[in-house]
Amino acid sequence: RSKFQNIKEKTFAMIKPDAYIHIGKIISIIERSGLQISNLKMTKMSQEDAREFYGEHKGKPFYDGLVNFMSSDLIVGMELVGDNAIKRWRELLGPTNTLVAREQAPNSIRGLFGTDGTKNACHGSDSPGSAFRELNFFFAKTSKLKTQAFFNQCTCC
Ligand code: RTP
Ligand code: MG
Repeated sequence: RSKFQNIKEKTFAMIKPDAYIHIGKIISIIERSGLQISNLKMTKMSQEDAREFYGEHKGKPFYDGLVNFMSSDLIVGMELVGDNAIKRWRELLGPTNTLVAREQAPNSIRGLFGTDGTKNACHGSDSPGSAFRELNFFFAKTSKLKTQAFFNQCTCC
């Protein structure tokens, strides 16, 4: 077996609140990339959800702003499957900071749809361990996601 062989992987992708309006275009990019969407859920994160999901960044200067942003509106979580899915999805995302992405990778998802340093359109797991943790957080029967019934809050019907 060559060590350069492609490895079929799963990753966790998430459309953040600032890019929710671009859901169709982002799904088109995923389809054209050849990655498969094997699970998908639209929801909102509570502040508690967002604090846990981004727990590794606790104490960093952007943490509180990130938690507020991520719990501010609808998000879409997806399980993506394909050869080297983790790296391929992060390549489609582009650099973390939208302003850098616009300069260095204008056709990347963050270059096209991001807003600023924290509001950067989409998330992607950074390793197989993160992917496993994040997919479990979002999709497992034992999911720790608290806020799932946002649709009950509809005020028109
Ligand atoms: P992500 O986890 O969302 O896929 O992004 P990433 O690996 O490229 O970036 P990471 O270092 O894990 O940071 C997580 C998220 O925190 C926000 N952030 N804001 N204002 C800032 O300086 C700053 N730095 C990071 C972004 O939303 C980033 O995606
Ligand atoms: Mg990250």
